[in-house]
Parts: sequence; structure tokens; C-alpha cells
Amino acid sequence: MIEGLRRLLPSSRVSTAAADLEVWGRDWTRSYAVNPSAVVFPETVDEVVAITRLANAEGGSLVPSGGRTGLSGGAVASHGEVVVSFDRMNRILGFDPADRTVRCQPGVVTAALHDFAEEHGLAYPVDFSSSGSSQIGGNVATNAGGIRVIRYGMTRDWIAGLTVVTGTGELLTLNQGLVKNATGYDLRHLFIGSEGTLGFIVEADVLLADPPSPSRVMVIGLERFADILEVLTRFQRSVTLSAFEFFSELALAKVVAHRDLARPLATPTAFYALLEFPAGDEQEALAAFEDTVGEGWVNDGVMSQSDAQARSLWALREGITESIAQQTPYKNDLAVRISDVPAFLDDVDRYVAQHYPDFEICWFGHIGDGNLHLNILKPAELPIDQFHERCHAISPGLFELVQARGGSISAEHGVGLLKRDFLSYSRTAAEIDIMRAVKRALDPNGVMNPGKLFA
Ligand code: 2HG
Ligand code: ZN
Repeated sequence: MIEGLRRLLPSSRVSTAAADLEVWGRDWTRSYAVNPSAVVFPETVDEVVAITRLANAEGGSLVPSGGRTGLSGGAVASHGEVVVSFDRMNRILGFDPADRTVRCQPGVVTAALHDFAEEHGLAYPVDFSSSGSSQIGGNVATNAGGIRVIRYGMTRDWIAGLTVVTGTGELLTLNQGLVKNATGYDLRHLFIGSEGTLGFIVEADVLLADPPSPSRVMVIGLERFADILEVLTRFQRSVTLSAFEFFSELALAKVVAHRDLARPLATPTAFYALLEFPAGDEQEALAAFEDTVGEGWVNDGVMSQSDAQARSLWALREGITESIAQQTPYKNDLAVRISDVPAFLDDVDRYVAQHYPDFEICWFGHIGDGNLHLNILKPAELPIDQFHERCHAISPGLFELVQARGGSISAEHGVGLLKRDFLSYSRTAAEIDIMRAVKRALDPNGVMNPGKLFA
């Protein structure tokens, strides 16, 4: 396989250097051994086709690799796979103002697309903490969500067309940027969220939106999580929310300490919600805030008076992942219906407190999407192996709580390796069989990202 790769690509774009394998063999998860056999850097679609055909001929396996910011091990190469990095396919190929689409190579970094859209008086509204490193191909492959899903939806909603290379090396151009196309199965959507198990995304037509109007950010404190939906509903009655995020006091304490930031409110409360809305809705937002205080749901709040202050309030939410990273948290990315969120959080708190009283729970996430990030923090004195073992033991009981509410064991981070053994808590056996049949149709030799999503 490696000899074949060296025939296909110049030697500078096939690396077996230990340092490169270590970097390109992993994503942001840290709990997997990394052992790819090579990393390659194609520059053209034809090269991706040739690499895929070679892997089929030689019995090799390939791991697609973007910005490697994933949190579920979807881009980890542990079994001698060849990592196919899109770092060299990072150009914007074209923009059409009438279609409002940008044609992107997969390695375009999310933040570069944000900048490009802004330069053209428009916006790419999908955004997350990792947008400085994550790449469009990876965003598509995981159907990335983020902090403004409540208003703008997921990556899926912004993909007007895809060019893909299937697991057999066939090139497919899917939906060509059409708004309307009622011609049967939409294979584009099959590739979105497929986590590299069906093929490579080699080009994407990405839709842009109207430029955002100036916005305001508010952080409010709540003593009882049970009140959070009343607060959401009251604001939604008169304010166009582009974010409704939350974090617990523990999460705030971590981020404030880690980044040396000021607390948003004078008195700590159990939970905080962060709201973003257009500056034009400011009066309505203040009236909604007064009402929620009057009802006794909210006890304090602060609203940004400048863009700089809005950014510092956002930092309290966006800095959490980084602030808890050194405590090697056991990560969960759960979703239930929005209306079930408070009861579900209670179920989980009770379950963890009962079975694992020595574990700290750091809650935060996207209330407006019914998506809760549950990070269980490793006690300092507990060795990492024992921590993982105990967390693994937590999972079945936790996912039974998810299943009981018809929820998802992975709302936006994907299944990858981390949640693979638990897929059946969110998808039925019949569904998984159909997924396997789809995989066989597009990747009959199992070349693409083996062992991810299902074993
Ligand atoms: C976020 O919402 C990301 O900040 C990361 O999805 C969540 O670290 C996490 O668990
Ligand atoms: Zn998230």
C-alpha cells in the first residue's frame, strides 16, 4: 500500500514519520492509541480517487482527516490505516451571488469560510468553538451543529451540493447546488453525518445567509434548572433568539479559573443561560428579563453593552471544553426533546450521584436544541485507567435513561469509536441493519474508516 502511495504522490506528500503519524493519527479525543501506517496529503480529486482505488486493490483502509477537532474518535487511526488529510485541499473554488453558494474544497477551515462570507456581505451562520481549526469536509461528515442551531440549524441545512468519492473510488456529484430536486433518494444527505464510513467528501457547495444584524448577549442566573423552559418560552415570545445556551456553576467556576475571567454576575447561582438576539430586540429582551425575574425564575442578569463585552460573555460558554480538558473528562453529548430537558437532567444527576458519588459532573450545552453536554470529571487521585473503567460501567445505565425518552446518545459529536458500542440505545436493530446495507453498497470492501460507527 505504501509503495503504491509513493508511486501515486510525490514523496513530500506521503509521510511515515513518527511525529506526523502521531499528529494526523488522532483527533481531540485522547483515550485511544494512535497507530496509522502513513499519512497522505492529496491535492486533487483525481488523487483521492486513485488512493481509494489503490486501497481497494491492496486491501488497505483509509481514515479521512480534516481539522481533527472531533470528540468521538471518528478521525483516530489505531490499526495501521492510511490517514488521508485534506490540509492541502483547502481552497475556495468559486462563489455565485445569485445562488448564494460557495464551492469549497474539504480542507477549507470553518473560520476562513466565515471570513469569505463576510467579505461578500453575507454570512455562514454555522459556528462552534472549534471553528478556527475544524474543516468543512469534517463538518459535513459529522453534520456539525454548534452554538446557533436554534436559529440556523445544522451543517446539513447549508449544503446545497456535494462531490464525493465512494469507498470503491467512484466519483459522484450530488445535487449540484439545486434548490429543488425531487428525483428520488437524496444521496447527498446520506453522506452528511456518515463519519467517513461511506467515502470522501471532496467538494461542497455551501449556502450563505443574510449578514447578521448587530446582536446583544445576555447572561442570566437561575437557581432551579426546572424553570429554564419557562424562561426560554418567555423570551421566544417576543425575541428572535440566535442562541440559548446554558452552563452550571461548576462549569463557570472552571472557565473563570482557567482563563482568569470575570464572573458575569455578582452572586453565584446554580445555573446560567446565555442568550443572543438582535440589538433591535433589546427592549423586548429587557421586558422578558423583568418578567422572568418577577416570576422568581431568574435572579440576576447582565446584557452586553459592546461587541467586546459580548465576546467576553461568549468566552464563558465557549471556553468550558478547554478549561476542563486537563481533568480528562468522560464526555457525553446527549439529546432529548426540548420539553424533556429538565426532567432528563434530573434523571442523570440522580443516577450519577447514586452510583458514583465521588464524580464531579460538569453540565453545559445547547438548551434551545435539547442538547446537553455531560462531562464527568476525573477525580485527581483516581488513575486514568480506573476512571475509564468506571465510566464505561456508567454508560449502559445512562443510555437507558436516554433511550427511555427516545433521545440520542450523540447529538452533534458523532458516534466514532467512543459511542460505537452504544449505538443500539438510539437506533433499532432494523435501522442498524439498513445502515450496514448502505455501507456495503458504497464501500463493499470496508476500506472507509473501518470500526467507526459500528464494529
Ligand atoms: C460545545 O458545545 C462543544 O462546546 C463541546 O460541542 C462540548 O466539550 C464538550 O463536551
Ligand atoms: Zn456542543
